[in-house]
Amino acid sequence: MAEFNNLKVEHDGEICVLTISRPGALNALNSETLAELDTALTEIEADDNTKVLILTGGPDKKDNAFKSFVAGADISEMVNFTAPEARAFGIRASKPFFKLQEMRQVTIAAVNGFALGGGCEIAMACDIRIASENATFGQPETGLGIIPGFGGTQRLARLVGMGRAKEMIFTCDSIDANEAYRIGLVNKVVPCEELMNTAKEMGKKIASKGSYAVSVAKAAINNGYDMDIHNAVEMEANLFGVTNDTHDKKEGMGAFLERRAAELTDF
Ligand code: CO8
Repeated sequence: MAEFNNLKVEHDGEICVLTISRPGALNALNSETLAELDTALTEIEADDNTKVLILTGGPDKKDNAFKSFVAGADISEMVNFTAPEARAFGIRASKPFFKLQEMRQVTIAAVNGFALGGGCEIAMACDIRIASENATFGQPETGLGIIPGFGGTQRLARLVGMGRAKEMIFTCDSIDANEAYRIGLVNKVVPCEELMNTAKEMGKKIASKGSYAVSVAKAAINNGYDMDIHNAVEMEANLFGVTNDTHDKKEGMGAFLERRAAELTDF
């Protein structure tokens, strides 16, 4: 694994925990961090031993407390951007964001504090979001004279519906973890001290299933989301066919019929 200035990569069995760590800037995303994320995600996707990726934020420098997941894109870097520079910055971010969305591993955002602007957007690029009780979500960009540019105008509406997305983006109002749960922005809310264990427990459960089948299911859900239902179900039938030609299918169904535990190994 490459060396990073702003990321920490830790492995716990089949789970990889990727921590964004800029302790002096509430883990804000600057160009260097985005480039490091892209490199780290490429390496993690190639790792056959990693089945689930958990993305989280590192502690604050003041008191070492977990205060922020990611407080947005780095405003001190963006302040002098010209229009072409800003566009290039957005496109640079879209590479690692799409990797989180499309990589064969399941990605879980463990949101432990501020998830504002680009922080809310990177959490939304993950497959699943688990929030600690101190998490805050918001898209404050229009208050800064810009719009969400890391996919926020697109992914937020897809996750919570157009009305709520427009309200959050037009008013810049932040919402707490329970409200985020109520509107479907997060899957679960847990006490701060239980966040990482909860994410790992869910990760272990997912890793215990057929990992190849999970990755194909992820692709089917992602690919079908914006298709019309007839093409989407046809695409699903094709992928369903692919999963029937695997070791795991023979083993999984064989084990069920023989009343024994299955040993699923495809990935
Ligand atoms: N960028 C850079 N530095 C930041 C950021 C940020 N987004 N957020 C916090 N920091 C820094 C602060 O400047 C401060 O640094 P220093 O100690 O050197 O002064 C340090 O982190 C601690 O922050 P605060 O002292 O402000 O901490 P508070 O607890 O008082 O407040 C808040 C916490 C409420 C989170 C506050 O820091 C805040 O409002 N931050 C900005 C949040 C925000 O507006 N985020 C959205 C940014 S825009 C964005 O994400 C656009 C994404 C799309 C870009 C697309 C481009 C194409």
